Amino acid sequence: MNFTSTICPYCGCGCGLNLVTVDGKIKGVEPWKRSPVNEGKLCPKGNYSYEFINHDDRLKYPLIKENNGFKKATWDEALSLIASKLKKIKEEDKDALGFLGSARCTNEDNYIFQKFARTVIGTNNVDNCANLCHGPSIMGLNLTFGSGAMTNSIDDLEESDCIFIIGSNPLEQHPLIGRRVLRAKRKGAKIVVVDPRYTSIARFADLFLPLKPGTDVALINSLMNVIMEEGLEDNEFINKRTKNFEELEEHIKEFDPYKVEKITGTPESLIKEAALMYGQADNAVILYCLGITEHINGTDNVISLSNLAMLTGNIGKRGTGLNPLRGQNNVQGSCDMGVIPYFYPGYQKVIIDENREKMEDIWRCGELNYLPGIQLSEMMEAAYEGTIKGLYLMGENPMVADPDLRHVKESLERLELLVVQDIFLTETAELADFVLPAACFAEKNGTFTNTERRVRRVRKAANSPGEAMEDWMIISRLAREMGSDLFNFKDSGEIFSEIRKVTPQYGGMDLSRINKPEGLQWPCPTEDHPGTTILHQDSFSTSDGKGVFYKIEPNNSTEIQNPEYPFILTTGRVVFQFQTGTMTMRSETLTKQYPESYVEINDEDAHVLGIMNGEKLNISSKIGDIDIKARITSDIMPGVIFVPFHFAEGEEVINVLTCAESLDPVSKMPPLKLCPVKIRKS
Ligand SMILES: Nc1nc2c(c(=O)[nH]1)N[C@H]1C(S)=C(S)[C@@H](COP(=O)(O)OP(=O)(O)OC[C@H]3O[C@@H](n4cnc5c(=O)[nH]c(N)nc54)[C@H](O)[C@@H]3O)O[C@H]1N2
Ligand SMILES: Nc1nc2c(c(=O)[nH]1)N[C@H]1C(S)=C(S)[C@@H](COP(=O)(O)OP(=O)(O)OC[C@H]3O[C@@H](n4cnc5c(=O)[nH]c(N)nc54)[C@H](O)[C@@H]3O)O[C@H]1N2
Ligand code: SF4
Ligand SMILES: [Mo]
Repeated sequence: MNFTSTICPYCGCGCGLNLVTVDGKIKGVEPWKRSPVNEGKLCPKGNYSYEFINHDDRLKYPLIKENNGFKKATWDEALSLIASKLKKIKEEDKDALGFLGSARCTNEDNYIFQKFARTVIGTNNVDNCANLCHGPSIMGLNLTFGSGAMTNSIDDLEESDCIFIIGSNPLEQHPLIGRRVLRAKRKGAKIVVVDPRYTSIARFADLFLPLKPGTDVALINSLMNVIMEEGLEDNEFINKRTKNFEELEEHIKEFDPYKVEKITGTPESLIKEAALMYGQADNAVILYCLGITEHINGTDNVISLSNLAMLTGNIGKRGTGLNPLRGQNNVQGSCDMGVIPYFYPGYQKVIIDENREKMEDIWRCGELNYLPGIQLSEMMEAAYEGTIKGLYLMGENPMVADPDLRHVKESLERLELLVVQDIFLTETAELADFVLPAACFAEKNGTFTNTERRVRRVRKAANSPGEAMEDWMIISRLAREMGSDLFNFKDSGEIFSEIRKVTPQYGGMDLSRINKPEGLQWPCPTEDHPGTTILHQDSFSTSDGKGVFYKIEPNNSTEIQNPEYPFILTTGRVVFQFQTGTMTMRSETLTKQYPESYVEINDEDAHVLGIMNGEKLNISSKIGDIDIKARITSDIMPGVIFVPFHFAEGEEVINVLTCAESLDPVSKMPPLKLCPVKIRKS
């Protein structure tokens, strides 16, 4: 029996665990007590993370589409055909190719992936699912603080006097962060939760503020209004560390809680109490997630939270901060690695000549493309219109995850070339011309970066099934097939050395330094740098070191009030399923807990509509309809319904209803948390 210490393949908490192998096969998971995030504890997904690894459905050989089915192929055959098709499209127009990297893969896999797109193809059309997730955090926090990452660390939640949680349900989505929140509460911290649903974390809150989806800006402005009225702002911090405050000061006078109650549905008295609780605390921290970002004004929501944190001086010290809880195991890392159309690794802008020249120098690749690429949601549209002719997807499943699935399907079907590299034959892979089998987290070496910027090693515990290969190896082989000699890496360690050279935040992290259970948190620019647990301690990362206030207007779009579609559909997650379910639905223990989808509907609404618990309902938006079982509850606001987005089987795929025609103008985020719908019995 062997134990291999590695990192959980699911959420951004990045819990450490030990994989147990017997005769070379992975048989179980045991605690890894020295892992700093989770101290040996795991949520059910981590505990059963070994179950999908040996599933019969794992992809074992390259597949080539033939007569609407797939034929088994050799690597040589598949890669040489893919190379010649990529070359053909590239010759016509290199920006007619798009690349989607994976928040589920290692930093090394993702680094190689964007290097391939940029040096072999010559395009910056390379993105990852952050665009459907925390894209608004990256954009918003860059504008206000100059860095798009979580400001503080997970363990410092326990130093906080008030934890303000908005649009996030950490007990289900980041359970080992949820555990820290509960520990902080036991130490005396006050907990405030703002959500349209009375979630599992809300049950532990000192104050729970219900609000209508999409009205967060009005609420946050109103909290600031009360804080200013009560003189709870931190003038010293505002004067020394920030700029543009005057604009905000005038603006928030309009957001009296009495008026705001009518917009948000949050009782005036609760807005006042919450403002006092946050404003009076010595150290107050904000945790937020997709309830804030997945809106057409997601970036505005994030900026509003930055305003609130700066107004009260809750930045730059322990127990404070503004923390976007990043979703997947390595979404932080895939963004750090430059799997973003406008950034090289380390968030270095591709439009700045100096950055481009530096990359050309290190990569010795000739001239790089100076045009920023297009984002994931734009790539789908471009595929529909024919300007994107080929897409290469590594560990992405848009046929379940993306809004307006009928349109996604049509877009993918119009492509000349679709390559999907995954560990299972996903709904998206079914549509591909080529499917390439990848090794999963347990079968590779490399690094993951968790939500608190902590970089740690991922270790191989077993061989991959059949001929499946590590992602970076597949891409490197394809690069050589296309005539590039920039991908001759012996192992993932050599790739990490190149990552350090290119990515300033990772500069001081050699593999021996991150070998310890706690790894290192970026920025860690030099070998004698201890890593950074708290950002913006003395100055912000903006060009002049000042935090920037912005005046933000609420979103008054008609989306929120629509008489023809009177209910607001919001979508999200449950603890036992993960994302598009490719792995959790192949884990018997997890799927037993949550075998099917459902719609949560408020009990008063159900009564008015004469709906019984468990009855099938037909839900329609302006672009589609689904049939789904009702779950009646008082835990959701009247007028709002909730459906988890994990389920792809049957008639219940929720992204058939969600729209992508209006996007957040800054981050291009579609409104996945707000879709007007109507309901009837089916
Ligand atoms: N079990 C499990 N864990 C996961 C995942 C998973 O699929 N399953 N996915 C991972 C990923 S990629 C991510 S990004 C994170 C997501 O983690 P979360 O964002 O915490 O999860 P969600 O359920 O999508 O949404 C969070 C909350 O936002 C609320 N909400 C909806 N609309 C609004 C609104 O307008 N305003 C406010 N304030 N709140 C609103 C919802 O009611 C919900 O409780 O989870 C990660 N962890
Ligand atoms: N309605 C609605 N839609 C949503 C959301 C929502 O809240 N509501 N949330 C959005 C969010 S936050 C996100 S992050 C996206 C997620 O969208 P996706 O990233 O498309 O979803 P995942 O299921 O995480 O897909 C990852 C794929 O990677 C594969 N994989 C796992 N490990 C490996 C590996 O080592 N190598 C390779 N090559 N493949 C691997 C998995 O099998 C899976 O097919 O969905 C978005 N869609
Ligand atoms: S909290 Fe997240 S990282 Fe930790 S065990 Fe659960 S899914 Fe894995
Ligand atoms: Mo996400």
